[in-house]
Amino acid sequence: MEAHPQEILLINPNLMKPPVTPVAIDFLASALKRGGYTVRFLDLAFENNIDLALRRELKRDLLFVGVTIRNVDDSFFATRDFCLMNTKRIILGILNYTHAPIVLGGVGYSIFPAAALEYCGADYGIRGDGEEAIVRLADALAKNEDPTQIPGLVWKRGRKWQVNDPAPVDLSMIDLSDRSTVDNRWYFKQGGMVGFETKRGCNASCSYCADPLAKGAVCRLRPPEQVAREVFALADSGITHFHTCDSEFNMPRRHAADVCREFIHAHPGKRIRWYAYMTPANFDDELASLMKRAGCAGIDFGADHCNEAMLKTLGRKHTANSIAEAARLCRVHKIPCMFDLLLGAPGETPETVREAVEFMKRIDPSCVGASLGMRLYPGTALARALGLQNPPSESIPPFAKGGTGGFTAGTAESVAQSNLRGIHGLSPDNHDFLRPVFFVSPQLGENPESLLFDLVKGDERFFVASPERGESDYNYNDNSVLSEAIRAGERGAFWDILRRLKLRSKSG
Ligand code: B12
Repeated sequence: MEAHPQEILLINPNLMKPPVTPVAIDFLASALKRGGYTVRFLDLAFENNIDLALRRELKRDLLFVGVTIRNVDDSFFATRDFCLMNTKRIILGILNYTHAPIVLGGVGYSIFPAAALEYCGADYGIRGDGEEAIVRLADALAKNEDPTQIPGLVWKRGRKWQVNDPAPVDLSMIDLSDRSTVDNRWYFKQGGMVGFETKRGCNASCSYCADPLAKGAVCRLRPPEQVAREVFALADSGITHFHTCDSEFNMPRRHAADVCREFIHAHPGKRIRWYAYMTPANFDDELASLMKRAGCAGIDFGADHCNEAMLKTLGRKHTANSIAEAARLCRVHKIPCMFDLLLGAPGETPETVREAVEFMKRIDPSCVGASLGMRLYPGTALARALGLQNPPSESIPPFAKGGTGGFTAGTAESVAQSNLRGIHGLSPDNHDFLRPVFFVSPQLGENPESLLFDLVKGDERFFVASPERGESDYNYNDNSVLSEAIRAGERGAFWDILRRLKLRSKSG
């Protein structure tokens, strides 16, 4: 039997600036090393000449090449950047220099496991958690064994992609604290912060969200002491600012409090500053106080809306009162906060947009991100509510709430009708919604962006996305204002850096 090489090359193809830590690479590399494999990492975020870098790294014999796909697109209606196209170019470049199988994985990838694999022309994919599946795949490839039973594996039988049901990793049984493969200090210098994960999966039922599709609908918790060990080891290397990579840090609330206690008690006197994504529910005086003492420097709340009917459409469980209370608690505890609005869902009218904008002005958070347009993902409740069905031809088993097969776009006539119904980007050759497809309530009229701009009326606290990418732009996809600020020494969450820049330019 032919002996296979034991070396694996992992590649990060994410070229967006400011750069964001590919946390997955550290986790996958340590799992593979524990499994006895030699791992090299090519971070294309560092490279000026992609082709040269690929040629340099792909010279040796490899068992396989693993590519992490974090973003399929930038999820911004104003720009609709389909960044998977760049990743595909990179994969074509890889094919120039190696015959080793190419394996895809990542959060963005896992939303579209079959469609993204087909589009990129790779050999295998892993949907969902990668730590166990990637080692099993390496074992199978090294021993010439059949890999097709590996949980989460995406593979081709004949002309049809098969997507195995993922088996989420038990995070209490695996130590992910080794963060030594990625140059996290470079990410800190160029990106102003470094990511860390305290849990995986989300059991909320937000109608539009892809997280349960990519991560599973069961929330799995990491032992707080392990998270603290990891974060403080990174801090020892000179990194001072961090960002959670959970769906929602305070779901469940008790685990968030335990992580904070661990940060406070296990490492007294050591100063770190971190930011979290959170839901406005599950937040109270005790948690705010613990977070502040544990070094929390800011919270980004997914408020979405304040109107009761809109919150229901969006599948959110919190109320306008809990949003207002979260803003109050942040003021009391002096924690800067951003509230994200998600405008344009079915039922949105100029009146409900006005209500949301006026409400935010009243409760006065540090800043507000006003996003317009809902990215539609396969298998979500929102897509189903809009009458978009998964085609029966896709044999993708359910992970979380329903399969992630493509949608049926139908005939040219039905596509034209769907545009009238507020769906943008649907076309017969985008039947799986891989390229950006958005919904914007047709009740917002011909020019919903200017409606929103008029309502915000230059209020400095608001960030509103626009294709022109001005000062108030909080699209982090190639945001030169942010990159320059970080180069000049700013640190922290992107929204907080932009907020501080605005405050400074106002006062100076
Ligand atoms: C935290 C976060 C941010 C933070 C990052 C902070 C930081 N310093 O880390 C901030 C706010 C900056 C941010 C920005 C953006 N984000 Co963001 N972000 C996230 C979030 C919550 C976590 C990502 C993460 O690091 N996860 C932790 C790692 C460990 O998980 P993972 O990558 O999935 O890896 C696991 C598996 O997928 C698998 N795996 C991964 N790679 C590979 C490779 C192989 C070969 C294999 C086998 C397996 C495998 O194994 C890993 C371990 O199990 C995700 C949603 C989520 N819940 O994951 C969104 C998410 C990735 N972001 C998203 C987007 C759109 C963006 C922006 C483009 C938004 C914008 N327009 O500004 C930017 C992009 C910035 C950039 N430069 O890339 C989308 C992407 C969706 C899409 N359509 O592609 C997501 C999915 C959110 C969403 N549901 O919409 N983000």
